[in-house]
Amino acid sequence: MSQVHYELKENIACIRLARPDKRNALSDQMLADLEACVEKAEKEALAAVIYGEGKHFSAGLDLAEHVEKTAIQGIEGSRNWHRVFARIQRGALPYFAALHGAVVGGGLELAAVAHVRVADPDTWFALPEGSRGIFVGGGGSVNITRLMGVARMTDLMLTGRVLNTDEAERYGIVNYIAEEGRALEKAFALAKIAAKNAPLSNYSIINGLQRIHDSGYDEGLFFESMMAALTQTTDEAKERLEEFLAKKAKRLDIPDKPI
Ligand code: 1HE
Repeated sequence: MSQVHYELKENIACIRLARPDKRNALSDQMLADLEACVEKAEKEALAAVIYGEGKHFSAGLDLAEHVEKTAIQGIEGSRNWHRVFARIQRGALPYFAALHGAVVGGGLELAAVAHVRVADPDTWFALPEGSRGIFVGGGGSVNITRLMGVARMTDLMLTGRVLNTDEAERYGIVNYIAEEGRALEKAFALAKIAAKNAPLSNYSIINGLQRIHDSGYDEGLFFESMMAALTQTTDEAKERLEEFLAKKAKRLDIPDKPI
């Protein structure tokens, strides 16, 4: 039976880590099942939500599978995580992670490749790799540091300390703290909003922003102009712009009071 459950709800792919008895510890099989879900989502969904079944989002790498590996098997395993996670992070769909309970080690690496993270107030985060005698291998040294910075990640890895949701928000790992027990609902609502965007805009946001940020100033601006021209000259953009000019488009919600 698959360790990751897939369901399409109103054009949103709902991807659930479904190994609660092992706290959604990410086994090789689970990674393969996750990849199959990502592939399915790309064929039929416009956005995706990823979440965990049971008490926790994910306890990270399945440690039971990693006692006997050789160094080369370890490298290959890590590269496989990178490959699967890249399909989420630099694919075609925006991913919204709904977090609760433990988001630990590889679980945090997975959450970090989603495009937006929503957390229940009970969520906690840790990188206990140091105490387990290992290192991050699911892209965390690149992706988690981009969210929280190298200094904070170094602290988390050296001390194994646990971050609560408020700290995680301050650190930039969490975009939204949901009301108690409602992270999934909130993540789904956000995914529905993103699913209404032009797919090419979403694709450019997902694939363009980080690359632009990683490139030099002049290259970044040039890349931006290319993306702007590419999106603006599609029929979909023309239709959407004309709709706005004809006053038929949904207007931005203007807050009643100054924020
Ligand atoms: C596991 C794993 C796992 C639970 N691999 N089997 N991750 C960690 O160092 C975190 C390890 N896990 C924990 O600290 C705790 O399980 C939790 C705090 C997350 C949850 O506690 P709790 O009390 O709800 O569950 P539990 O009783 O500890 O675990 C239930 C079962 O799940 C138990 O198996 P059982 O057969 O005895 O019932 C646990 O052994 C099993 N389990 N977590 C394997 N991680 C790409 S590199 C990334 C590197 C990392 O991710 S390092 C961090 C690893």
